[in-house]
Amino acid sequence: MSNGTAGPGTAPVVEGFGAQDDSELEIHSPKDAAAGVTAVKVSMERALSHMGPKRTAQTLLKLNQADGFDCTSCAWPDPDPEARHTAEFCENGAKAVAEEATTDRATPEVFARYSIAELDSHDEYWLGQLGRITHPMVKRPGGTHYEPIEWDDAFALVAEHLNGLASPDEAVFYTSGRASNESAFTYQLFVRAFGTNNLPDCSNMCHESTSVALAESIGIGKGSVSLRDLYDAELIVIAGQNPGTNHPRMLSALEIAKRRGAKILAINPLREAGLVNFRNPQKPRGVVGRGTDIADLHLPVRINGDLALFQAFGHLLEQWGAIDREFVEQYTDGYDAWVEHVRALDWDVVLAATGLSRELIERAARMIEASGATIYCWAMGLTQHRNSVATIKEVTNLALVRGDIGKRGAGLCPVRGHSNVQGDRTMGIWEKSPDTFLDALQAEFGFDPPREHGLDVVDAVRALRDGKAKVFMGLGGNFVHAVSDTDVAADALRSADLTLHVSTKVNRSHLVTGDTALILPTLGRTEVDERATGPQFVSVEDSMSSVHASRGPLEPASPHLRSETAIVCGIARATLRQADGTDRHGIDWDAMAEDYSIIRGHISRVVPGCEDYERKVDRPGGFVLPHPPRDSRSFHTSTGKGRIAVSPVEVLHVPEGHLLLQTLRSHDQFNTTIYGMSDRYRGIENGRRVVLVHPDDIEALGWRDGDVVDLVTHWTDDDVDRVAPGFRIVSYETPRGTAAAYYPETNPLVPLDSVAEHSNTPTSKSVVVRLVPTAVGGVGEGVDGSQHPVGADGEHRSHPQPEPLHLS
Ligand SMILES: Nc1nc2c(c(=O)[nH]1)N[C@H]1C(S)=C(S)[C@@H](COP(=O)(O)OP(=O)(O)OC[C@H]3O[C@@H](n4cnc5c(=O)[nH]c(N)nc54)[C@H](O)[C@@H]3O)O[C@H]1N2
Ligand SMILES: Nc1nc2c(c(=O)[nH]1)N[C@H]1C(S)=C(S)[C@@H](COP(=O)(O)OP(=O)(O)OC[C@H]3O[C@@H](n4cnc5c(=O)[nH]c(N)nc54)[C@H](O)[C@@H]3O)O[C@H]1N2
Ligand SMILES: [Mo]
Repeated sequence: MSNGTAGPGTAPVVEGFGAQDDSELEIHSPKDAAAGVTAVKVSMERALSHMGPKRTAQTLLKLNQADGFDCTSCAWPDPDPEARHTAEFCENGAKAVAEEATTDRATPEVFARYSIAELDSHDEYWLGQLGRITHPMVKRPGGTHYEPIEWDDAFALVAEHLNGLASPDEAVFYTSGRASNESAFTYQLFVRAFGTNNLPDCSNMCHESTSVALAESIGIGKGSVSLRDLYDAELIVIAGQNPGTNHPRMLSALEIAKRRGAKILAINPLREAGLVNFRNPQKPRGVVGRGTDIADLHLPVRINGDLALFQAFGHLLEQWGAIDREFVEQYTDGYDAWVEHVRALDWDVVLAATGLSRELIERAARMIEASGATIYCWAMGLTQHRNSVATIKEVTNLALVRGDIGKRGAGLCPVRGHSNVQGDRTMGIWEKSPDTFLDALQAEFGFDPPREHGLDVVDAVRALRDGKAKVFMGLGGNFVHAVSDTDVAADALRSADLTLHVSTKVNRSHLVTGDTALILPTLGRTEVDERATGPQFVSVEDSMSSVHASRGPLEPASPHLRSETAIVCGIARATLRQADGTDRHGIDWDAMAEDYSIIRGHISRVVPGCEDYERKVDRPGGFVLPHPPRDSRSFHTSTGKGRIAVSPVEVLHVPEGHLLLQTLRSHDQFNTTIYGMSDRYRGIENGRRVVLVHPDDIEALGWRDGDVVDLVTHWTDDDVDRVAPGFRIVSYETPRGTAAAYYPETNPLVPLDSVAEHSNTPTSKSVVVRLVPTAVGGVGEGVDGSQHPVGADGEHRSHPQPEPLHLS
C-alpha cells in the first residue's frame, strides 16, 4: 500500500463510515486563495507516491492534450489546442489520475486475505488504497469471499440471471459519468435490446434538475456557452458551485475573463477560497504575486435561498426597466405573467429565505443591470434541493428577460460533474429517452426498443427494496454510497439476486452484495486499449458540448483487464444469444468490441448532431454539438419560444433548535473516492467527520466548538430518526441557521423520498438536522452534558423537538 496511514485497525462505527481518530483532526483558518505553489506541490507528491516518476511523466504530460487523454476528474472544457499549456491540468486532476494509475493492485490474493465482511469494516479511503482490481471476481451464494472467475464464465453467469427474470424490467442498469461515449452507446443499446429502459445514471443525483428545467425553458437540457464566451463575458454569476475544488481549471478561465474586465458575483453560503482569489501556478504573479481576485461581490446566501434571491433580482431589474424588450418580444413567452408575479414580491420572505440584506441584493442586481453580457454558472448548490427545478428556471428567466442567450459572452452555464456525464446522456443513457432517439435506434438496428420510461436512481432503489427488481448492474460508480439513505439503499441491494459492477477500484458497492456478486475490472482512461484491430480511442463530451477523442498512454494495470466497451459487448452477446448461436436482433457485438469505429458509425446515424462522427471527433479539439438557443436563438420548447416561468417562493421551514445542513465535497475526494484527509482551503486536516456551524449557533444551541455530536434528522413520512454519529463541531462562517458536512458520510441522513420536485434528485443540499450528544463511544471528550439544553444522557428522542418536521 502506498500510504502508510491507511490500514487494518480503524475501528468501524457504522459500516463503511469508520470514526476517525479525533486526536489527529486539525482545524486551521480557512484560506483566502486557491491553487498557488502548494497545489503544484500536492499534485506532484500525490502523483509520485501513487505512480512513481516514470508514470507521472507519462500521464501528466498527456493529460488534456489534443493527442492525449481526457482528464478523469471534472467535465470542465479544454482551451483550444493552440492555447493549451504543457501542464493543462489541476491539482485535483492530478489526484484523479494518480488514483487510477496507481501501482497498487487488488489482486485475487488480496480478496482471499480479506473476507467481504472484513473489507466492509474499512472506510472508503482504505478501500481505495488497495489499488486496481486485476481479475474478474465472483461471490457465490452463501460465500464469504470474492474468488476469481474467467471472463466467459462471468458473462454466462450474468446472461443466466438476466434471462431467468420474469421481465427485463426486473433488471436495473446504472451508469456513472466516467463511461466513454462508445461504452455508453453500446450499453444503452444492449439494455434496450434486452428489453428495458431502466437506465438510471449519476445525473439523476446531480444535474437532473438542470436538465429538466432547461429542457422546459429553452428546449435543450444543456448549457449555452463556450469557453470563449466566458472570456468575453461582462459579468459571471457563480451560484452554488465551488470551482477551486471541483472545477479548478475554471479558475484559469475566470482569471482571463477578469483581466479582460469581467466582474464576478459569487452566490454561496460559504466564502470558498477559489471564489476569493486565484494564484495561477502557471503565471509568475500566481507564484510570487498576490494572484487574481475572483469575486467582486459575494452574497453569503442562506442555504436554499436562491429561488427567492433570483426572483428578487427579477423584481428589481423589472422595476428599473432593465429588460431587453426586443428579445422578450421576439423569442419568449410568459413574460406578462412573470412581471405580475415578481411585482408582487414579498421582501420579508426574500430576506428570510436568503438571510441577506436588501442593500446587498440591490448591489448585486445593479451588477446584472450594468452588464451587457452575463453568464450564469451553477452546480450542486442549486440542483439538490426540493425546489431546484423552479430555482433553475428562475435563473433562466433572468437570462431570457435580459436577452442573455445566443449572444457572445452571455448564457447559461451549468457546470457538469463527471468528465463524461453529459456525453453519456447524449448517447442515450437516459431512462426517459425521447421517441425520436428510440426511432433512430430502431431504424439503425431493426428492433423495436421499449417505449415505456424506465427507473431513475431513486425509483431503482425503491424497486429493489420492494422486490420488483432483482438484478443490479453498475457501469462504474459507487451506487450505494452515492445515493441517499445509505441504509435503505444497502438493504435494497442486498436483496438482489445479482449485483454486478464494472469497476477500476474496490468500493463500498462491491461489499453490499446480492446473493451472487460480480466485479468486472475495466481498463481506465489512462490506459492503452488494444483490441484485435489495433489500439482504440474513445470519445467524450465536456460541459460545453465539445466532443473529442481520448487515448490513454499507459500499459494496462493487469493483462486480464478488458475495456468497458468489450465488457458490455461480452455481456450483451452472452445474454442475447439464441439457441442457434445468432444474436436475437442480429447485432454484431464482437465486431463492435474489436473495432470502436463501427460503434462510432452507429453513433453517427443514431445520435443527432453526430453526423460524420469518426472524422470530426478525432481532429484536434474535436467538434461542438449543435445547441439551437446558442446557435440561432431557436427554442424547441412546447411553444417554440423561450419560456419565462412563474414559480411561487416557498421558504423551507426549519424548526427551532434545528439547522439546515448541506452535504458537500472536501478538497481531497472525488465523490465517494476519498483521496486523502486534507480539505486545505477550509482548514480541515486529518479528519472528515466534522460539521461546520456558525459560532453564534453553536453557542445558541448550547454547544462548544470541538464537541462531538450525532446528526439526526426526522422525516415525517416514515416517522424515522435518521442518525449519522460522531461529528466534531467546527466553528465556521456559514449563514446563521445553516451547517455543512461532507458527503458521503452524511448520506444516511437524506431520506430516499426527500427529492426535488420534477427531477427526483435527492435533496442532498437541504437536510434539516438537529445536533444531539453523541452515542458513539460514550459521551466524548469536550462534551459537557450539563451545558446541553436536554439530551445530556445521550438519548436521541429526548431532544426538545418532538414534533415532526414539516418541510413546506
Ligand atoms: N476534485 C473533485 N472534483 C469534482 C468532484 C469531486 O468530488 N472532487 N465531483 C464532480 C461532480 S460529480 C460534481 S457534480 C461537481 C460538483 O461540484 P460542486 O457543485 O462545486 O460541489 P459541492 O461540493 O457539492 O459544492 C456545492 C457548493 O454549493 C454551495 N451551496 C450549498 N448549498 C447552497 C445553496 O443552497 N445555494 C447556493 N447558492 N450555494 C449552495 C456549497 O457551499 C458549495 O460551495 O464536481 C465535479 N468535480
Ligand atoms: N449527500 C450527497 N450525495 C451525493 C452528492 C452530494 O453532493 N451529496 N452528489 C451526487 C453526485 S453530483 C454524483 S455525480 C453522485 C456520484 O455517484 P457515482 O458516480 O456513482 O460515484 P463515484 O464516487 O464517482 O464512483 C466512483 C467509482 O467509480 C469507479 N470507476 C472509476 N473510474 C472508472 C472507470 O473508468 N470505469 C469504470 N467502469 N468505473 C470507474 C471506481 O470503482 C470508483 O470507486 O453522487 C451523488 N451523491
Ligand atoms: Mo455529479
